[in-house]
Amino acid sequence: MSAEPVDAQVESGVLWITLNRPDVLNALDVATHLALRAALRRAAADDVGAVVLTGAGRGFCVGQDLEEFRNLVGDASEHLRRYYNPNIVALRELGRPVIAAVNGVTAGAGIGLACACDLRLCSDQARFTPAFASMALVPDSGTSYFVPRLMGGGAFAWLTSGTSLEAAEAQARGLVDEVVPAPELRARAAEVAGAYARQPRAAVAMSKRLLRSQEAVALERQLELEAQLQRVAAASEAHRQALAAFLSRRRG
Ligand code: T3D
Repeated sequence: MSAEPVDAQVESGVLWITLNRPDVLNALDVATHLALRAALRRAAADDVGAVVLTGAGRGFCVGQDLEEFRNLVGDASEHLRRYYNPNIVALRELGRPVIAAVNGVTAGAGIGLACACDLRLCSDQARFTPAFASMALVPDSGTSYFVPRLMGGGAFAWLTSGTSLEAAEAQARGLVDEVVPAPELRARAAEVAGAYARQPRAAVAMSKRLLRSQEAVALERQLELEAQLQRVAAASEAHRQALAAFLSRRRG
């Protein structure tokens, strides 16, 4: 695999988009957002019938790269509007089914990315950690929109906790569609995505468009509110201290 932050390869009509920063569990920096955007544009090509989004190494995606966040230029609202929210909307707007193959640890905005996909297949080694509250931040990347819809009750308690959900519990609570043994995840994702790629493309695209239509205004409004509140949270002393504590543990 190349050293690009995102790898995108078409195999048998399926575009595999792999977040590729395994040393930091595929944390999101600006280069990764932009590469993901380019990969999602590639997904609209005629040779792509379905998309799988996954991560290299033992992580799926752990949200914002906190090392980068320390040196953020501008405010968190602007950062979300510019880099995060366009990819969340692009996943929803894409006229192809997108399957998240959640291969491992997932935190913060990584949960938003997984939830913006149309289906979530999950390794039995996966773990979902909200992480926002531990960082004195608010849920963003659509997590405040998607998680209550997938989970129903318990979304507030979970999102404001530092509690991780293991794969089986995530499935029991509606966050993921299917859990498979880790060594089988790739094959199962290929099977599910391949089946979609062989279905009548226009009907699948229009089905997705119908589901998207009833969420469009509400999701975009929620993404904007997340961005506004994240600016306040990210400017707080509590966030500054939580970030410093995480980064000093890393160096120590
Ligand atoms: O503009 C905006 O508003 C930005 C939006 C932000 C939304 C968010 O995503 S906020 C949430 C950000 N993410 C986090 O707070 C998660 C931080 N990470 C963790 O809490 C833990 O790493 C995990 C619970 C996810 C996993 O723990 P574990 O024990 O399995 O792995 P680890 O040893 O902590 O991490 C492995 C490496 O990845 C480690 O690096 P090292 O020490 O081996 O060099 C660790 O520092 C690095 N890493 C993990 N998460 C991040 C990260 N590096 C940068 N950014 C990260 N988010």
